[in-house]
Amino acid sequence: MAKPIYILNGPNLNLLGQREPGIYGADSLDAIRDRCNPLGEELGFVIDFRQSNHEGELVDWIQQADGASSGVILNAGGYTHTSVALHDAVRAGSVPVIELHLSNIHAREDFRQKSYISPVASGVIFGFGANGYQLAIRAMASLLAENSKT
Ligand code: CA2
Repeated sequence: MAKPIYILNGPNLNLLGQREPGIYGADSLDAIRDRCNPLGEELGFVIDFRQSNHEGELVDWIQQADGASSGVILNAGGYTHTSVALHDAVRAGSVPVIELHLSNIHAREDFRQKSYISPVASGVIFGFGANGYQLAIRAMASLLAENSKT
């Protein structure tokens, strides 16, 4: 049995569906999670879906993922643009990490143009709204299948 895919969500993503639907869509994070679980199952993975508003907790989970997970899909929220600690945690691990954003961060404010995660991620998916979670799960499954051949 494959180890779970962690889907880690950072600060304020618990507010999805309540405000700013024009940018982030109308789905709640629970609704997004409920669509991730069956897709994971279809592709042979358990999805371990989490959200935290705390940088250190996200660091702990990324460290834990190394060994306990097959790979990590990380929407680090606002910490994407600020966190050397998350960069270091991703860099220290050996499982693949896919960076994910609902919005097209490069079509937004200047402060969102910088990602501390991208340089240490296996790949980045952004701008597809909630569907990005499905795309990221499929991308992770195919990355893991490729890696298992080598
Ligand atoms: O587009 C994304 O997924 C982001 O990671 C979302 C973050 C933002 O800081 C990143 O630049 C891009 C924001 C998380 C959600 O924030 C909300 C704020 C108010 C209402 C609903 C969500």
